[in-house]
Amino acid sequence: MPFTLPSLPYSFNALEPHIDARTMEIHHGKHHNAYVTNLNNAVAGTPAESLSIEEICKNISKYPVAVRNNGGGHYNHSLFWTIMGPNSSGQPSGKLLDAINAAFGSFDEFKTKFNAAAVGRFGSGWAWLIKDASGKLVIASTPNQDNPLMDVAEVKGTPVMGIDVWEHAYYLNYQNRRPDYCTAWWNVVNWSEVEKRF
Ligand code: MN3
Repeated sequence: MPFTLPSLPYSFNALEPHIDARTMEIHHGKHHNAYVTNLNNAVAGTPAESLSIEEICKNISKYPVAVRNNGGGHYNHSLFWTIMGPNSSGQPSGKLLDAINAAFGSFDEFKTKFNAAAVGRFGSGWAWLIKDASGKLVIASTPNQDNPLMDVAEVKGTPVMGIDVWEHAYYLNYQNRRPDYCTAWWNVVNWSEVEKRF
């Protein structure tokens, strides 16, 4: 099996009260695990078996929809777990903060625009902060399990951070209140990891 479920780098309850332990347990152990299993089944016996998930995403239009959905799911969630964590510093620093200020005016302005992309995504999907081909920071949003690495993405770039706005990411705690989840999510961002990715 070429793809494996990465272990969560903290305990299920580490993100409470913002994201509850039961949601984390189901999200990681059931949802992400299913993407990994289904991706492995979808690439079995094909040349994609020997490729990285990033390489697959970059040429996703050449693959069956099962690879797009489950490969995207695997990439997106693998990133998502690492850019969250307990004891968030609350805001970025250094070069990332400078780049955010340059691109969006201020950190508050960036948060407002990022939340608008997350709340405004109809149905299931993700909102992203990406670095585009010219190195500029851009906010984007993708449907389903698509991501900005994919050749089919409307706005392409390398994901620096992203928020999962599928209902399975927040429904137990927030029900229909996606905006409340998006607001609370800033309390669990692992800025040192986001700065590393940037
Ligand atoms: Mn999810």
